[in-house]
Amino acid sequence: MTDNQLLIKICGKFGIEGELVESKVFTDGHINSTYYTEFKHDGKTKKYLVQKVNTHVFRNQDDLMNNIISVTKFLKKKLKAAGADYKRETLRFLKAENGKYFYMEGEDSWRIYHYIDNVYTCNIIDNKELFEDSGRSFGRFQMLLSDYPGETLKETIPDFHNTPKRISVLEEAFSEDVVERAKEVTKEFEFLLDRKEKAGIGLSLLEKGEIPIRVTHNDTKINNILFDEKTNKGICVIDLDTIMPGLSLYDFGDSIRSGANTAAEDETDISKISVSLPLFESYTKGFLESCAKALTMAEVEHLAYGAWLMTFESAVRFLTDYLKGDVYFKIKYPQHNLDRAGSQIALLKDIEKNLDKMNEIVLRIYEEKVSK
Ligand code: GN1
Ligand code: MG
Repeated sequence: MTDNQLLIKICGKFGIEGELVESKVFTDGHINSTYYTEFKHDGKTKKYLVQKVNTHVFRNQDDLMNNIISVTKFLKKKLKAAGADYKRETLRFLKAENGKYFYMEGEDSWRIYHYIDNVYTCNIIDNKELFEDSGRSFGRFQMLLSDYPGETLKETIPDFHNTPKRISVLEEAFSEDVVERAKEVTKEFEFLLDRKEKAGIGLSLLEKGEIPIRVTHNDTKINNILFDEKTNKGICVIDLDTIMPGLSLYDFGDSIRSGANTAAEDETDISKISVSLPLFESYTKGFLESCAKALTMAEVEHLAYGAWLMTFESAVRFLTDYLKGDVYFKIKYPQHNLDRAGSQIALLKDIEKNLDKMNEIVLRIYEEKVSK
């Protein structure tokens, strides 16, 4: 079966009629595979995103889609009540003929949602206004979900941001050394292990009751926002697979890791990698404008640490995957995960140099926003 024949078959299972007139692959995500499709039926064109979910990463499709459908319905209700354009501001999934929001074809799980027109995404951001608006969007997303019943959400990936556990998995992978790569990575491995204690701060604050658990997105990479082509405003947060109870520091932190970096996530020229303080400031402004009033002081004081933590955790995850033989993240060449780990370590070093300044920026902007 060709790709198009498969897409036609899958779309048929979701009741999509007509002729497939266009299809293309989206290459952005490291986990799922996404296809854009256009169908013509009765003279009308309809556009969909068809997604093959990575079932190695997401083990329970019922739990995964129950979370997503329930969260998107909750968002739709709020957006509708506020008079917002919910069709563009939240994802709308199609139900398959089996009554579920996914369809299994062999081992693969498929889902479909309506394509949102006239939007774009960014993998790298060097525009302060756009990045400030990204902060506003993720802050707003957090606010919209602030009264969502978190206890009803299933853990789609257990211990997703349990950084200490991620370090144990790295240590295991290093000692098992199944693909004999450990000797290549001793420098990176030791660098990360030296920071073990600092990596436990986030969860220990939670355990001590100093920061609250919230409903968080947990994958706030900058390419997970759709920007409107006309207004350049962030209109919709996507990639909802990891919405689970978590810390506000994760969502703030992962956007900084991915968006305030002056280079790509897998840049190999270390001299290009740094944390941009102007971009950091812009994001912080947008984020705190949306949610400063809902955050506790202890959370505010640890937002910059959240950027450190997410960068550290990403380096740990990429290095672990390299040691395990690239079983989790999609790669484009054999050393890709090692390059990603090296690049995140370079960013981490720069964040460490700038952490005091980053904390000052957060506190200054927080004072401004709460005094308004
Ligand atoms: C993955 O699928 P994507 O590319 O949006 C990963 C994130 C990582 C990110 C690193 C479910 O996100 O946790 O931070 O790659 N998603 C999952 O680029 O593991
Ligand atoms: Mg994504």
